Amino acid sequence: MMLSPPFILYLYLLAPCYWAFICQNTEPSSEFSMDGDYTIAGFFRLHSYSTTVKSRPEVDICDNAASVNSHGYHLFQAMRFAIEKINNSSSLLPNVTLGYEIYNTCSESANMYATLSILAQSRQHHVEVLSNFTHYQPKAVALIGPDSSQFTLTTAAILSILLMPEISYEASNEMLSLKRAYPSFLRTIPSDRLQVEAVVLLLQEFGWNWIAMVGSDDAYGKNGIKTLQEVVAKHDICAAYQGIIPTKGGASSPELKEMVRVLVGTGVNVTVVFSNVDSAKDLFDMVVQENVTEKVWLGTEAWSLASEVWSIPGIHRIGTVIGLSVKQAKLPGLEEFESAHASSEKSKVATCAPDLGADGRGGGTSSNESTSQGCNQICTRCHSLTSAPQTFDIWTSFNVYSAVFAVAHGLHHLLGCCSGACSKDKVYPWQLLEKIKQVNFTLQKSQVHFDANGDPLTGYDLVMWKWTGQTWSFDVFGSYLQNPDRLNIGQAGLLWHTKDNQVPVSTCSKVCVKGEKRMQVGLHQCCFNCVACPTGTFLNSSDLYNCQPCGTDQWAPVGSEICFNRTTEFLSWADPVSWALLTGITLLLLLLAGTAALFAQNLTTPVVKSAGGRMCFLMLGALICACCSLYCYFGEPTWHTCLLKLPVFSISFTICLSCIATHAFQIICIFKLASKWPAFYRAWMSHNGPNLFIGACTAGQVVMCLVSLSTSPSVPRKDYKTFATLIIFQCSEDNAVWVLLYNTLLSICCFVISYMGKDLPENYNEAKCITCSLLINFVCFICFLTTYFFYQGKYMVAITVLSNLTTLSGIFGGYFLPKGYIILFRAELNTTEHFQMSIQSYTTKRSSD
Ligand SMILES: *[C@@H]1O[C@H](CO)[C@@H](O)[C@H](O)[C@H]1NC(C)=O
Ligand SMILES: *[C@@H]1O[C@H](CO)[C@@H](O)[C@H](O)[C@H]1NC(C)=O
Ligand SMILES: *[C@@H]1O[C@H](CO)[C@@H](O)[C@H](O)[C@H]1NC(C)=O
Ligand SMILES: *[C@@H]1O[C@H](CO)[C@@H](O)[C@H](O)[C@H]1NC(C)=O
Ligand SMILES: *[C@@H]1O[C@H](CO)[C@@H](O)[C@H](O)[C@H]1NC(C)=O
Ligand SMILES: *[C@@H]1O[C@H](CO)[C@@H](O)[C@H](O)[C@H]1NC(C)=O
Ligand SMILES: *[C@@H]1O[C@H](CO)[C@@H](O)[C@H](O)[C@H]1NC(C)=O
Ligand SMILES: *[C@@H]1O[C@H](CO)[C@@H](O)[C@H](O)[C@H]1NC(C)=O
Ligand SMILES: *[C@@H]1O[C@H](CO)[C@@H](O)[C@H](O)[C@H]1NC(C)=O
Ligand SMILES: CC(=O)N[C@H]1CO[C@H](CO)[C@@H](O)[C@@H]1O
Repeated sequence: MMLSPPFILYLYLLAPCYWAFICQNTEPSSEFSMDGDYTIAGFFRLHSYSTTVKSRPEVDICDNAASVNSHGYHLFQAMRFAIEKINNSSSLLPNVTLGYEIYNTCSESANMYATLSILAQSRQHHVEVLSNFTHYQPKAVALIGPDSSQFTLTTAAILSILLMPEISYEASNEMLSLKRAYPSFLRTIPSDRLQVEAVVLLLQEFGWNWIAMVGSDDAYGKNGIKTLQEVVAKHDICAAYQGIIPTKGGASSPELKEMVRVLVGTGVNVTVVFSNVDSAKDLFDMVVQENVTEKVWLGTEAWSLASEVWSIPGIHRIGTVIGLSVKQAKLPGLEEFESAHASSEKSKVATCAPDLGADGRGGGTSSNESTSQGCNQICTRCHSLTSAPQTFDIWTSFNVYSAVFAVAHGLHHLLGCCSGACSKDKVYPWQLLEKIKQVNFTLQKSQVHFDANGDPLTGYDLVMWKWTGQTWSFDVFGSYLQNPDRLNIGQAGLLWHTKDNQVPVSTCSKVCVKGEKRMQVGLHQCCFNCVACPTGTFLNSSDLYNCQPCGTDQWAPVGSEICFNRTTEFLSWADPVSWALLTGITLLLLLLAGTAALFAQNLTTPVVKSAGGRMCFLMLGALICACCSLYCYFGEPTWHTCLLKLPVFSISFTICLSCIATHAFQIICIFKLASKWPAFYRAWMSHNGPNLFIGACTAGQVVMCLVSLSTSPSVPRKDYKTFATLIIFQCSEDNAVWVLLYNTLLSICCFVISYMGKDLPENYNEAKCITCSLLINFVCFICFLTTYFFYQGKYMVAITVLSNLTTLSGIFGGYFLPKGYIILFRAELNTTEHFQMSIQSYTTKRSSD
């Protein structure tokens, strides 16, 4: 083990202490030390000592009877009580006597002096500087104390060099959990980190998120506030005010007055006071002076039950005080122990003749309280100057008591007492440390065990001050347990000192209603306006300040906390509209098939011949094909149906139209062109004109379809844009319009040709019918285009089907129906004679024109 330079520096700077320590070499007072096989040191603050400005380095003399610290005295007695219990015990350390050496550490220098004292080897008065302390045996094997975090930081750093176990009963500073810096430090009071966690849980429990925090001007308060601030920020709690209680000037200082005024001015109703007893007392003196009422004061374990604070006159008016306190524990027998020793104390006179060093300054030449002078653990009339132990004293005494027992249990294992007889070997502090870290035993029904950081596994009690008139008492209304961190609260009995006796409110802004995000106003997160989340976004509980967008398959209304699934819409087979359309399509198909059969039966009759003869079957086939393609529009769109339906329909329709056009043209040729341009007529007929024309038109449409398919093939596509709550699932038809346009042009062509033949004999005069069906076609097309631009929904598909069906029906109705009617019901018109008659009458009419 190497000696670090700071340690040497300490030894050098603290030479006066060293001299003071020489004075220790006298018969000590019976209260402060006892010989034993192994000595445990204890540091307690038996006097309150206000540090004065010094002109030279010197050890403070603690023995100032005017300000005996009762709390420290009870803790000190608890240690003696524990040691005596252990000595008397036949199971724990049988036949081994523990001794003690107790120091009164009222000030920083007294603490330093005491620390160096216990490091000396027995019967020596100095600390040897070695390069290897492995086999170094100091006077004490372990240390209990000191009380404050500030002193402990010094002591723990020094003792770490020897790995001497140190167990503090009141130093709660979070830093001490750092085992790299303080490897030999353990404690029986939970770390402030835990206390902060508990405070935050408590704040959350009551919904307070706009608070003030004040701390005392020492390591405890400053670190506590710092940690609190860090943890609070993670839990959406904001500090409207944060301050350190000034130590200078005490309760009457103008700074303190200003601080309280600013604190009250912020309007917060809850203040966390992370403070030692002295500063808390100053603060509440001022709070009472300033007539502050109806606030909640949240106290830390250091002052929440301290009589110095609750005994301030008029403090019952300040509002509600709740706080944390070390876990409730009883220590029966302590009071009897104290009074039993008080009588013997009086009879004894401790001696400590000053044996001053060269510089003439040492133990105590200044005290005039008794004959016992100087050495800084003297407190001859302690008992008579203290009050009976309060709850707070007893609860903390238990920490001391369990610390001593932890050392004893460690020693018990180290000496091998478990086997029956203890060995009484030499004990080096570092050996003991290893054993103490492993102890696990039950004391007065509570488990004593240290975690990896040397912290205990206890929690806190939650206490609330209670007033009946002017009489103070308190209720334990819950507890905080660690691992897992949780609060157990019985809220039923809580009495809040507010007008309506309800839990006070302390928030900067009211909680937003569901689905509204917070919009921060000013510096603090807790102050915000509420803004509803827009459509398509939702507010997740994980982030109350931002609305998150819903997924593409989802939607949300304004101010929503969840997204809803969007329904995917398409024209399903089961839809009533589908049923109607399907019936129509099937009916048309049956009619087409029936007509085909009828025409086949009457193929030789003049009506069928005049209608185009065998070409009728091509037309009917095409119509059937087109009709069948309409089935592709129903149900969930698939790759096949999307790809097939438009080409099949449009090519079929093109065939049909081109047939009509050819037929109409042919009739005109016969009646009109044959006589005017016989050459053209001959050429048309001899070169198989009709077939060529039909073929060319169809080929043109096939090319159109191929081009449109290759440039942008029709595929199933989900349309997310049109409706917020729906997804329209249909085929993409980007190029359909060109295909349709082609058919439209063809229709116009048909129309013109048939119009030219409007004056032909009635049997051959298709003009009326074709015009009629083509008009239906146009109207459908226009209606379709119009709806296409104004309506986008699942029924768009139905409209397309309807439009196509109507077009097909129009052609069927205009072209085939009249002929079918004549064949079936007007057989007298379906004769060669009738046709010849009408041709004759036409020819006479023309020649008469
Ligand atoms: C200290 O001494 C012990 C035994 O005397 C030895 O095992 C250890 O290595 C020494 N440590 C150093 C750092 O020299
Ligand atoms: C220890 O034993 C002695 C004598 O047996 C007794 O007087 C004393 O009260 C005991 N102390 C404790 C703390 O039990
Ligand atoms: C206690 O110690 C004494 C001597 O110191 C010895 O005679 C006695 O046997 C020991 N008793 C036990 C139980 O170890
Ligand atoms: C507080 O109240 C007392 C009496 O009710 C009054 O004398 C004093 O001025 C008040 N103090 C403040 C700061 O208002
Ligand atoms: C103690 O001595 C100081 C001077 O050193 C003196 O001022 C003080 O009054 C004395 N106190 C008592 C109680 O005698
Ligand atoms: C301590 O001992 C108790 C039983 O006595 C046991 O339940 C617990 O697990 C032990 N703790 C550890 C950390 O060993
Ligand atoms: C403090 O309490 C008062 C009275 O109940 C209330 O009007 C005020 O809004 C509260 N302040 C905060 C910050 O919540
Ligand atoms: C909403 O927040 C929870 C955590 O609070 C998280 O697990 C979940 O993934 C979040 N949901 C979305 C959609 O972001
Ligand atoms: C939304 O759809 C997903 C799958 O797409 C499903 O797991 C989830 O349960 C649906 N949510 C609701 C509310 O229907
Ligand atoms: C067993 C044992 O050694 N007990 C001792 C404990 O300490 C007291 C003094 O406080 C002795 O009297 C006992 O003998």
